[in-house]
Amino acid sequence: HSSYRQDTTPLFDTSQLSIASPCTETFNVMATGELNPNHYPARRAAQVVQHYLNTRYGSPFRLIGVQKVHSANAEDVADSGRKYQLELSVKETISNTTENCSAELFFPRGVEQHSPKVQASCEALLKIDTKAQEEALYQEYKRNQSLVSAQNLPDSHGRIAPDMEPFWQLGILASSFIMLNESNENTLYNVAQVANITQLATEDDQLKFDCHTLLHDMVSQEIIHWKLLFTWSPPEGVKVLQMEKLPHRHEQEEPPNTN
Ligand SMILES: *[C@@H]1O[C@H](CO)[C@@H](O)[C@H](O)[C@H]1NC(C)=O
Ligand SMILES: *[C@@H]1O[C@H](CO)[C@@H](O)[C@H](O)[C@H]1NC(C)=O
Ligand SMILES: *[C@@H]1O[C@H](CO)[C@@H](O)[C@H](O)[C@H]1NC(C)=O
Ligand SMILES: *[C@@H]1O[C@H](CO)[C@@H](O)[C@H](O)[C@H]1NC(C)=O
Ligand SMILES: CC(=O)N[C@H]1CO[C@H](CO)[C@@H](O)[C@@H]1O
Repeated sequence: HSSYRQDTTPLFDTSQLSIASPCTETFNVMATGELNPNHYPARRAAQVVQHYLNTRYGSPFRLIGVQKVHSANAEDVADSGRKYQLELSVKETISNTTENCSAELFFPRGVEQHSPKVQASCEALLKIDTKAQEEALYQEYKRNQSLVSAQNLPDSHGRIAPDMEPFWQLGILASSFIMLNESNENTLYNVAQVANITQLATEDDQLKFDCHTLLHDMVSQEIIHWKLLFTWSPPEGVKVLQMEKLPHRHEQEEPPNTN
């Protein structure tokens, strides 16, 4: 292929946001009441909604990003945690469909860390019909004798071969389950790179993948490595079978350039 994906626009449109460094914010004091929709507390909550929407509505041909937070509100719920209410617009990046949604998040407080609970309804996203493309992808890779394998999505120039984009998106969707699970009010996770994804042979009707992703937490500026085993099929969507956080590495944190 000669054409490559040049557009590496982040899913969250950072141009809309204040550029206050996350390091200069005081994280111990949580903002309460009406929040500035352009500031980090609202943005971190919105990012969790993005992960949630991708776990629910995402597909190899449907990837959702928060475009703008219109309003945000946070309140303490007795001693049990904190609740956020957001009005935001989300965008499906392939069809370029934008929709306004309301979302409610609850971050439980406690000694043990629990994942946030999210409720959001974005009905227009479901109306984007990707069935035919999903079925074609499924048939191609279910029937094929050779199993697909890809590295460095995107590469160090931000490029992804077009026929590998669905696998990059599958890596992001599977990572969204981890990012949702691991998020709290002090995190802002994105997928930096799907380092590699390898299809495994299966006897059943799912496609199965082994995947290594690099997650970037913008707050701590850490790159975190995860290994994932997941399945996908058009009717079942992505199901994560195993996830393993790999030990912190002290190597270079730039995605490797293999060329
Ligand atoms: C996406 O839609 C917006 C608003 O309709 C439009 O301004 C923009 O040019 C579109 N982008 C692409 C890549 O089609
Ligand atoms: C979404 O909501 C914002 C703020 O309420 C409004 O300005 C915008 O027009 C709405 N967009 C759509 C597509 O309804
Ligand atoms: C099988 O996979 C190989 C490598 O990805 C690809 O070149 C070939 O076109 C595929 N064949 C079919 C029938 O999809
Ligand atoms: C996948 O990528 C990681 C991180 O770059 C690397 O350590 C690992 O060896 C790679 N695995 C395969 C099977 O290519
Ligand atoms: C923070 C959090 O809730 N982590 C959970 C992520 O998922 C694993 C496996 O399901 C749980 O064991 C963790 O507690």
